[in-house]
Amino acid sequence: MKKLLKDNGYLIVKNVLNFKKDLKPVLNDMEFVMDCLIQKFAQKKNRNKVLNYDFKKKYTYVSKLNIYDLDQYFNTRLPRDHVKKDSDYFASQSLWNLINNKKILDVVEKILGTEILSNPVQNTRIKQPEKSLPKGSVQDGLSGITPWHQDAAVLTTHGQKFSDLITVWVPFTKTTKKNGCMITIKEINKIGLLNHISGYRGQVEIKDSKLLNKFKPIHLEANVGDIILLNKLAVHCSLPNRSNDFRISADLRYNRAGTPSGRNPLPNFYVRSKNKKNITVHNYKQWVALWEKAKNKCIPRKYAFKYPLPTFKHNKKDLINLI
Ligand SMILES: O=C(O)CCC(=O)C(=O)O
Ligand SMILES: [Fe+2]
Repeated sequence: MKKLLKDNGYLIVKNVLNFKKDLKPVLNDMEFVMDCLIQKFAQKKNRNKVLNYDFKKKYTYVSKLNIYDLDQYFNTRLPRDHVKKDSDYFASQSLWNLINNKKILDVVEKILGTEILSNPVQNTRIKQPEKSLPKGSVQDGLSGITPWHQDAAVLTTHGQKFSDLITVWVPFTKTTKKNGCMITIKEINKIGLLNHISGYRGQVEIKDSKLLNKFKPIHLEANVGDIILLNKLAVHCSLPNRSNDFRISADLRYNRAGTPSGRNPLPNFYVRSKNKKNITVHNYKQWVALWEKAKNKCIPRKYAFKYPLPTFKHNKKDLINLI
């Protein structure tokens, strides 16, 4: 498993999670957040009607309410910039359970070994059908397409070099070519970290990424219950959601103890260790407290994390010079 991931850059592990037990609770919590937003932002006369909508209809309604930075309410981490005392984020009990899910950690242990930290580079993504997205957000990584990148590029320079990190991508809906699965290119991770630039809306994007179109893509399709592992140098992006349904996912990350998170001062704590004493965060409330503590550190500097872009000032690591 470890070798496959190292060689190819990705690995799909089938039937790891149980929808009802492991995944549905996160969807329930997302729906709870929607209900709160409806209470707060919907016109009074519509509230009761909308609260009775199903998940999909409710989210479609909420996304049309023009709520500032809507994705942030459903995202697991602090906002990148403008961190404020009341910045909200999706740190739910169900997500804490997922991060600590034994079946996920058993897989991660096969790659990183027994000493594992939860890494704060995490997202939850609700990807609506492209046709119902508000104009201008089609390219937004959380709700639209994600541009070509390597996950190492979103870490600090220290993290890029030294973090032994993997991504665990968890689908809550069957994920296909049609509804916007990720795509990758086999073995291209072997050329190391590429130069990235700041794309539309400040996301991280491989420089001259159009050149990647000439390679044969691997579609990372997955069923509910499967998980997809990516190593930090896997070159990947995601397609638009051309279906009529939602594509919902979480991307969790873990790093090997002793290597940096690449996102100080955000929470980076043991979730598994041979020496139980290393595990100091035992419950959901302690976890939220860690995020709040990190938030207070971020408020004076106004950002939670920054991308070191361009990744390299020289052009030796430009894709065009390597393929
Ligand atoms: O879900 C997506 O569209 C992209 C996810 C991604 O880039 C990641 O998990 O590293
Ligand atoms: Fe990624």
